Parts: sequence; C-alpha cells; structure tokens
Amino acid sequence: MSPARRIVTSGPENSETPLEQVPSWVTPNRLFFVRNHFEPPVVTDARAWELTLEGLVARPMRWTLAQLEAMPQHGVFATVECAGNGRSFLKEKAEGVQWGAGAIGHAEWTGVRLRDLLEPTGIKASATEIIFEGADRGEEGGKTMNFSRSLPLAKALHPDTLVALRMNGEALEPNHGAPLRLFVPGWYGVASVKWLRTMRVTDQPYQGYFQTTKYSIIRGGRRQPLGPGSVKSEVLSPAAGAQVGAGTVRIAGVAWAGEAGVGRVDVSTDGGRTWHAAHLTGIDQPYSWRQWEALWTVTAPGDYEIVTRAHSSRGETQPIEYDRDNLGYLINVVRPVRVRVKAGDGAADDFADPGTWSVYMEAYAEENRRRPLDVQLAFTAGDGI
Ligand SMILES: Nc1nc2c(c(=O)[nH]1)N[C@H]1C(S)=C(S)[C@@H](COP(=O)(O)O)O[C@H]1N2
Ligand SMILES: [Mo]
Repeated sequence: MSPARRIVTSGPENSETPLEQVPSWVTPNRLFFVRNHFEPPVVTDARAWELTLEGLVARPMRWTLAQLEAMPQHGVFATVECAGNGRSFLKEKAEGVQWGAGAIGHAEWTGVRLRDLLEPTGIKASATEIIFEGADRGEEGGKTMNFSRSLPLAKALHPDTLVALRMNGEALEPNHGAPLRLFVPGWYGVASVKWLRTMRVTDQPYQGYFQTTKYSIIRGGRRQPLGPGSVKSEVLSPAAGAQVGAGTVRIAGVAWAGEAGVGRVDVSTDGGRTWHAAHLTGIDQPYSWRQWEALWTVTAPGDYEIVTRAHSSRGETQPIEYDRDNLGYLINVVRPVRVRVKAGDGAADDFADPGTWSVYMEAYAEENRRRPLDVQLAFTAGDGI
C-alpha cells in the first residue's frame, strides 16, 4: 500500500495530505493536499503562458514563462494550510468541504520575488492592494467567475512573497497551479492564487467573492478577509482511535503558527487538566511547521484523551472554544485525540507496529528514488566499505 492523497471530493479534486503516513518535514508533492474550487485550466502550451500587470502603475507589463525563469530565483520553505482545515471536527456543522486534519502541507517554493516584478512598473502612491486572478473559471453562488483574491501592498512587496514556478525543486503540478502561482508564505492557502494570469493594482478594498463572501470572518462586527495563518498543532502518532500498550508511549506531531515561529507545544494526556511541554525537534524556520514529541508513561489500561496546545513565538495560543464568528474557517481550536491503552508491558506504540513502519519506509523509498544524491561517492576497485 503506497501512500496517496486522500480524496474528499472529486470533480474538482479536493484531497488531503495523508499526514500520519508522511512523518517527514517536507511533504512530497505527490502527497501534498489539493484545494480546487473549479477544474484546473487545461494548459496545452506553458510556453505561451503570460502573466500581466495592470491598474495603478506607470508602466503596465507582461511576462512570459521563459522571462520569469530567466530572472533571479528565490526559495522559501513554508507550511500551507487551508482555512477550512479541520471543518469536519466542528461540533456545529459548517458548510463547505468537510476536511479532516490533512488540508495542510509543507514544501519549498521557488520562483521570482513578486517585488522584483512590481518595482520597475512604478506603482502609484495611491495604491493599497493588488488583485490576483487565476485562469480557472466556474460557477459559485450562482455566478460564473475566475478565482481571484487580493493582497495588501505591504505583503505583496515582502521579499518572501513569490510568483512560484517550482515546488520542492520540481515544476508545479497541474493541481498545484502549473505553470505558475502566487505564493504568500505564512498566510492561509487561499491567498496563494494558482494558475496566476492577471495582477491588478488598485486603491479600493477588493469585493471579490473569495474575499468577502467566502474566506472571510467577522471581527469587530465586520466581515474581514482571512489573512495570516493561525497557531495550531496536530497529533500524528498515536493515530486517533489507536490502541497502544501500557508503558512508554511516544506522542509526536507538528505545530505551526503562520508568519510567527512556534514557541511551545503543551501536551495533556488527561483531557486538558494538566499540561507538559513537548520537545521541539527538527528544523526551526519561519513559516515552517515544527516537529515535536513527548514521552508519556502510562501504567493503567483505559481510554485516554490526548490534547495539544501550541503557542506562537508572539504569545498567541490555540483557543479552547471555537469562535462562531470564524464562519467555518480558522479552525485552530484544541481537539482531543482518543486512544486506548491496553494492558501489557513495554513500548507498544504504533511506531513499533511493523505494518506502520513499512508504510513509512515505502514513502521514504518512493521520494528518495527521485532525489539526486548531494554527495559524491568515489569507489575504487578492491576497497571495502
Ligand atoms: N486559482 C486558484 N487558486 C487557488 C485556489 C483555487 O481554487 N483556484 N484555491 C486556494 C485555496 S483555498 C488553497 S487552500 C490553496 C491550496 O493550494 P494547493 O491546492 O496547491 O494545496 O490554493 C488557493 N489558490
Ligand atoms: Mo483553502
């Protein structure tokens, strides 16, 4: 059984990263979640693709794919989460795709700094935001439209905001926006417009459907478009509903905090009464999720609730209650994961289960097969290793 994206809806595809099957820091492209509102546009000739810039600029511009490829490239590692991730766990059902935990992934995005495209065009002083439009088109709310979103000028000019051409070193897949997409690190995925075709500089707050009707929340009594990602954590092992042997159980997962870093992840094994800080492991980078783990010594068999609560480096933390003003988005409320502890000695968490291991090994083997070695090996006849 080779890991694959978990299909939530098809036509268009909406699918999840099988998180607990890919315990690696980088999510392989093939397993990276897909959120499509419309069918991806059919691109027969990527060489003919043009990206245009218009609106409040002194010099409107257009770029071909080849021109963009010839410009200096910049890479950013970043976690992308769909703002609807976790919707199926809400106690009060909200409309929209019923995502589990997997509408999230982490990759290296490479392309041209948007700033490098914008600056030579002479943006007018009155400009406040930029509208980005994708080539995908379809019906939503009874109207036919292209997918489009706007970004405040300051974030558009940030040196890490990209017109991305590559994902984990490979050309973008059709489902991830080939041949090019906007990439806005630290923001909910909706900001990163795929199949990007048109950019329009404006001095008005954009009123597009995916800006005001969808992907917006209520703050201060008013609708606001969703922007930066929120602090959140996920338990990947043991899996929800798993049975583990009494003894020492390794609890492990990931946490992320949008534009901020992860400061701390607290773990409770008694449903939130007492908390212990987990060890933050792996690589620590802005925009990237952080791996963490905690060892839990449990002697009494029974049913337990594991709860995790991440804190960002800026002091934000996950709420205990879901805020209805989030309108079915921004679902970072803490969520208990139930596990059953069986009698028996020794560490019998699911990492010790040969079935689970073989899935991990397959995932690694599959990815490593496609990755060039970054070391030079020199063999001489007769030399033993
Ligand atoms: N053109 C276009 N861009 C889009 C979307 C879309 O449907 N059309 N979906 C957005 C949403 S809601 C998310 S979460 C991300 C998902 O990116 P991915 O499918 O590459 O994971 O793309 C965003 N960009
Ligand atoms: Mo999304």
